[in-house]
Amino acid sequence: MNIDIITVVPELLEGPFSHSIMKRAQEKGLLTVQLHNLRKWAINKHGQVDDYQYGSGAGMVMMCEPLFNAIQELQQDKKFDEIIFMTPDGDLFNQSTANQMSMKENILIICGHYKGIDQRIRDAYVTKEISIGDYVLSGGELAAAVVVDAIGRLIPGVLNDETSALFDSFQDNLLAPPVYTRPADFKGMKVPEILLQGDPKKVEEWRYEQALLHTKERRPDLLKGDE
Ligand code: 6GU
Repeated sequence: MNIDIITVVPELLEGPFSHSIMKRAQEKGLLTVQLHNLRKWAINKHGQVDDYQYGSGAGMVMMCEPLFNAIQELQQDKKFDEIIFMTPDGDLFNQSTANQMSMKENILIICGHYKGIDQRIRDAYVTKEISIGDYVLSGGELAAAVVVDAIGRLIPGVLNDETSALFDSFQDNLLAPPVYTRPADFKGMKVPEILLQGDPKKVEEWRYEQALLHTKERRPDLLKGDE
């Protein structure tokens, strides 16, 4: 999978993909992430990519022309399956969207800054608008990092134990069950006996029960329409 990201602050995205699982995904050739500084397509030598909004109002808006030229140039190399705009008024991102996105080949992500981007770019090019939650970030970059991480780890071969993503929280609309490691007794706090007995069927049942219990307590909304 190839992910291209257009941003005015590429520095914000250099860290998240340079370590751990996202680094390994790229080393294995399963994922490429390319950052594109929008200033490369600035309208003048001052690096201008934004301007005041029509109709007055506080905050700058990212202009059509730099974004148009950036998209045009990147489209010469690839046909994008999705052009995603990161914005707090987008569709709420969840595991189901991550699953769908992980099956795409080429994705372009546009990170908004300031008041957002000129609506005409959204109308003409953007195929999907994503928000990562009901709060406002100062730009789309951190949200893009979240989305790329969630998608990237689902690409087949990225996780060591391929089955492990299947048991993530949310894959069945259930939160994950608790996990334990050694020692079996830590300052008097004990690991549930059933995990020590080594009966895989019982362990599986216990995990399912715990997941259900956990979900009922914390996120009953996930169970709606289930059962
Ligand atoms: Cl995608 N962008 C911004 N700026 N704020 C957000 C967001 C995105 N998702 C939640 N808050």
